[in-house]
Amino acid sequence: MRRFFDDRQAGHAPAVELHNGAFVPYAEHSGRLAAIRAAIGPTVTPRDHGEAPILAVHPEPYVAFLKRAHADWRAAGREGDAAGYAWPVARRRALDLARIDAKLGLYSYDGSTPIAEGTWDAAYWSAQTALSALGAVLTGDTAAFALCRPPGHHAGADYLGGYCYLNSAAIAAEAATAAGRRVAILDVDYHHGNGTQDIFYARGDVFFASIHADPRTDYPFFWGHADERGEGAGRGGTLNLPLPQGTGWTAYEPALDQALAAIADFGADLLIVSYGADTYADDPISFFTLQTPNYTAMARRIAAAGLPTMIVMEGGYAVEALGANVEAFLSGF
Ligand code: Q9C
Ligand code: ZN
Repeated sequence: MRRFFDDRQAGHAPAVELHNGAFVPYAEHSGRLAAIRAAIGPTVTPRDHGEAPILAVHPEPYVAFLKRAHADWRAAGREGDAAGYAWPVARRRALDLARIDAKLGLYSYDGSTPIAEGTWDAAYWSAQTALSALGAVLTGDTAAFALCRPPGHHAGADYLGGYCYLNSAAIAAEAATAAGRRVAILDVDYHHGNGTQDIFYARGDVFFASIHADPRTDYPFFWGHADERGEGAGRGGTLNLPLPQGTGWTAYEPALDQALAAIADFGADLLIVSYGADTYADDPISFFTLQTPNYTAMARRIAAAGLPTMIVMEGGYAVEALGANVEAFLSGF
């Protein structure tokens, strides 16, 4: 399996995030990339597909905001990384706001996703990494891995959050759909993939299944509940399987089988996996109890679906075990 990676993703380096009421060191740091690279062997540099596939998912005003936000922040006389402090919990709409703080509130939903100087470039190459891995699968590889950072699954069409800015899995899914494929996305990160869900929620052409921590207790709280099943043309095209804190492989495996059965029923001919290693027992911000060998078992069950599969890296914060957990997963394909 080819593994795609671009070093420009390391240039995104926010210093701190707001976590449980305090500013703490940013958990989604570039040491994650170094740990994964050390474990997965040689990588292929992605090619540049340009902005068009990004703009097929993310509206131009949001992309323009992402590109300019850090410079606007500095122009306002601020130090450090750009982050919002007021959010439109109701009446969010496409207002033509002038002040950087207002724009940050409009285009984000949490205080743990700052925009640093290198954020746009890193997010751009994260999306290109996914598009190149998709290209491998579209041209006959049975599986490919996109070592993406920053992650993407919490980013909606026009919002950032959860360490995510551009939704690489959704950008790849949209490109695959445009290439005539019937796409399913399986999200196995510990956290619900709210951004991916929102992007395809009202569409019948892309199926989204997610196995994640119960949002009654875990981030992102406001999405991922079992009664969210899609709407309009997308009714039935979303499957949420929330599991309680403490879940280990014994309870995880039947949920995975249920998600794969639904993907088979949908008739997908291409699978995109949003893979997070934050389901690991020792993850510092998560509360499932999977062990390293469980990722090989997980991958084997997914591979048994027999679909061409593109894997996108999402979360995973136990850096000392991250390389082993990613390689354990990839080795199952
Ligand atoms: N205690 C991914 O795994 N942390 N994102 C919120 C509140 C955000 C995780 C802090 C966790 C986002 C891609
Ligand atoms: Zn996560």
